[in-house]
Amino acid sequence: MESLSADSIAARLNQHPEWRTDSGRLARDIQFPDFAAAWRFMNYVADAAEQQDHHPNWYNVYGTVQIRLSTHDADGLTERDFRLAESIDHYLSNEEHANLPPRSFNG
Ligand code: H2B
Repeated sequence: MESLSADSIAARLNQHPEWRTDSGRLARDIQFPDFAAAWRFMNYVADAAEQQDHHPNWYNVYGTVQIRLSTHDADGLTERDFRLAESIDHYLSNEEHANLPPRSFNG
């Protein structure tokens, strides 16, 4: 799959204001009330990832989950990343969470 152009990524990010780019990846950092809530979220994302055959890079500490999406095969961002981001947003629209300010992790 072709990676998206910078203009196209900027246009899509306007539609997904909770996301940003970090080192060329789609990034969102979330705080859940506790580890159990973070793990439920990760289970949901794991199922979506398997269905979409598209998998996140992420880092979890207790209730915090940092997510980085990119398409390894395309060495960039593609529609697949935004599709998984939409699944994540859909879950979060119904679950208690807070958005964390930008942080980085190497993953
Ligand atoms: N996930 C992500 N994020 N990028 C990929 O390029 C990718 C993937 N490729 N999940 C898929 C699986 C590929 O490795 C398998 C063989 O279809």
